[in-house]
Amino acid sequence: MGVMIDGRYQVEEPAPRTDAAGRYQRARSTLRHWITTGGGPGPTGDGGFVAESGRYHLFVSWSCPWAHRALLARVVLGLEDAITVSFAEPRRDEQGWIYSKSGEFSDPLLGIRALHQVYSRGAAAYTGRVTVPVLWDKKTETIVNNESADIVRMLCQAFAAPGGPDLYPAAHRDEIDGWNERIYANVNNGVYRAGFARTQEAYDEAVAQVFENLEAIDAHLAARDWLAGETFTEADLRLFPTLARFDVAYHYAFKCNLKRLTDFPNLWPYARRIYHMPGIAGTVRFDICKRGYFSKSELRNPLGIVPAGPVVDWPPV
Ligand SMILES: N[C@@H](CCC(=O)N[C@@H](CS)C(=O)NCC(=O)O)C(=O)O
Repeated sequence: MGVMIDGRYQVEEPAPRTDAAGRYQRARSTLRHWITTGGGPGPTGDGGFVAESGRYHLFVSWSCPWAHRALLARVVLGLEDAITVSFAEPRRDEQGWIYSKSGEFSDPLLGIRALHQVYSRGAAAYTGRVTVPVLWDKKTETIVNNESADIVRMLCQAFAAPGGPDLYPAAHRDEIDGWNERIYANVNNGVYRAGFARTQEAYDEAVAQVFENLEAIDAHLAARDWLAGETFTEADLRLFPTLARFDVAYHYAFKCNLKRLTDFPNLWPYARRIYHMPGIAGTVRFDICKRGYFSKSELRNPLGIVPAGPVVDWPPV
């Protein structure tokens, strides 16, 4: 793996992402333009990106929970025909996320062999990590945005069909924002803070936060179907990728093992309810998620051996 420096890919291990106490620190995404209905600028970045069917493309990986958010928004909003996708290979090498020449892990749009080529082509002076998801504009050959939270929000707002699902309903925005913040810090990124911790203290702190929050969410779901309001919203969408990876990956690979997802009386049926919504199961590749999290890592899995279990069964509720 490497990093981009001034628009050029360097094959070198990026600087450690931990603070002095061994706590994992996630880098901020910096490519932040927005697609809008009229092409005006969004909350950050430049304007010029009008919501048009067929104009945009997503670069994702099946294993990445952040990329999963974008795939979920695409299917829930019915944008499969409007937004095309390239799926990276399950394994990464020193080129980072890579694509094969043909088949399901190739890139039919640009024919690239590594994601860093998208960054050098569409973000000329970019310095930073080469991450998925990337939202690409075919018309201007530019990266619109590489932050999954923005991508979900802009798809909801710019592509929402009249009468279609509203993932960010006006009546529940404060509640959704509150859940998003809490779930990002303690659950979505919490599992990474546990798995990437470099000291016992950093791990203890992170794993406690993960389970305190999962318990609280489980209790909240005892009396209701969704996190905010009466419908599936962005908050549910953003929790789901972590739940989908919990037992196959985080429980063992990231040592988040006080409980399994299947041990929670309300979270487990909630996760299965989402999984069985139209199109969602097609966004989950448990096998590839597991391979991704158990890929070779000097710190976490030096031999790269992928465990056989657990067997995954997500029956309808
Ligand atoms: N802030 C980004 C984070 C994305 C991210 O960290 N993606 C990981 C995969 S799960 C990645 O591509 N990592 C490659 C790297 O950091 O070099 C988002 O939410 O979109």
